Amino acid sequence: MTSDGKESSYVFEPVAKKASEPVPAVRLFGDVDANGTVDENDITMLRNYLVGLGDLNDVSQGDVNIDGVINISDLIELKRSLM
Ligand SMILES: [Ca+2]
Ligand SMILES: [Ca+2]
Repeated sequence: MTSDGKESSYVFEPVAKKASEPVPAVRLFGDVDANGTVDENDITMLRNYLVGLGDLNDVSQGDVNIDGVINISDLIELKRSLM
């Protein structure tokens, strides 16, 4: 008796799984202007917001240290994260 009677009906499909979504909705803390990157523009935007010169599209994005309020601490945190 041979032992090659292993009948494998397992079919491997060529899985062409490609992520169709261009940009995953990753929440970047510190990405104040929500453009996908954290850079000096975010610092500028947050600073302007803090001094009353500008608005934020999504106010929660400005809460960098996630303590529920947007203040100078968030600006400091944001600056620190870019260093
Ligand atoms: Ca940004
Ligand atoms: Ca905060």
